[in-house]
Amino acid sequence: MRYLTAGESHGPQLTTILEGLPAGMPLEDTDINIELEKRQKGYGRGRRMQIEKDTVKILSGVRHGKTLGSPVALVVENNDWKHWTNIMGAEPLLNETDEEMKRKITRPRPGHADLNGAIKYGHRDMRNVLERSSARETTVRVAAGAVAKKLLKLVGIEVVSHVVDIGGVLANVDNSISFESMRERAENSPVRCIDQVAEAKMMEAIDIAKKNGDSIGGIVEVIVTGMPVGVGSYVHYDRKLDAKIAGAIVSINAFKGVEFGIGFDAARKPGSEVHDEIGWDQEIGYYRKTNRLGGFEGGMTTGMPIIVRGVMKPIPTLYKPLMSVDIETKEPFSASIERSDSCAVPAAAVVAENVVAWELANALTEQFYSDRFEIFSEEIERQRKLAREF
Ligand code: EPS
Repeated sequence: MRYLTAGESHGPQLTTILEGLPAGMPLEDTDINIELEKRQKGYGRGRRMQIEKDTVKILSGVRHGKTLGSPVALVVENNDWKHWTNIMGAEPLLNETDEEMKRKITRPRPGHADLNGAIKYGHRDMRNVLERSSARETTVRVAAGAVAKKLLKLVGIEVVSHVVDIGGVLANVDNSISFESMRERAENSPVRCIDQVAEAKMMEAIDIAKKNGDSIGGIVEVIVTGMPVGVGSYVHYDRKLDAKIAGAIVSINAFKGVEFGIGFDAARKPGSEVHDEIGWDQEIGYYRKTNRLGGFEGGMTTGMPIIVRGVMKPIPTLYKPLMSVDIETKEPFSASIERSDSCAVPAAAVVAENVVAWELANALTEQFYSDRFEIFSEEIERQRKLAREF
């Protein structure tokens, strides 16, 4: 499967075209809207989220509630576009000197794509970079991921995300909590945190950052249950599924790192405390007694839950701007202020959940027959049976 996204933050709409979905898979706009709504939430979001009410239009590839096997085109319109039609319009400017129409940006924000993007494409107006590098684009990445999540759910694979750290406030995660109550608590928390004590402190940390005109980052965790054993590859570097997931996580705006299972802690522990012992049970077949490797060995799924975490840096658009240099005058300046969120970690957890879902669905459709959804799900069931009886 593959998809491409298009759209500027204040343009008319965001668009994605998905290719490679099995035919005959049930799909409705509500499947996607649920995820879009989740992405818009979160304590610390800015005013833009009050303007938008992200909902999807399915424009192709689905008929009477089922996929056709043809490309699925999805569109999310930007409500804010009506305020930006002149500034962001596709038509040539009638009056080249109308500075108001251009809302030109010549002061790159440290930590953003502004300066590198401007040098790369030769844009003297860095709005041309900002509009596309904006995390607004994650709206349609989530739409694509929501379709993947639907596919996974139909074959018994569940994906959940929660926030484990905001600005140094760590969640105390109770590992005995069921997958369902973890999902419920995350959905009901303003910061997607399942620890209520940490939740309050995280909100406090966001308030302080906001008051100071600053921003804070954090760590999100995605957990996947139900993946069959042996998805991915130990044979080819470019088919290792953990590598693809790592790439997807780091591709989310502002993400700087990724880890699986005990992750970077593995560097500080002996092998006997890192690897997971293998057990066997008549009912379920092989399993691991622990899951410190987070569901992967040799680039393939072990059948244990996938546990992946990503770290998000604080959003670089600050109301208390850092020093920068104006590209016209070369004079030092405070970087431009664009409307921004003080913390978007809860929303980013939803993005992470959905980009991981896409990689999993992609790997499954690559590995198993995927023209017809019915046969695809039978094949996955067969793989589970083969693993159990091995
Ligand atoms: C948005 C994410 C942020 C918001 C954006 C909407 O993007 P960025 O990476 O540019 O900071 O700032 O909203 C605006 C650009 C705005 O006009 O407020 C999102 O997740 O939808």
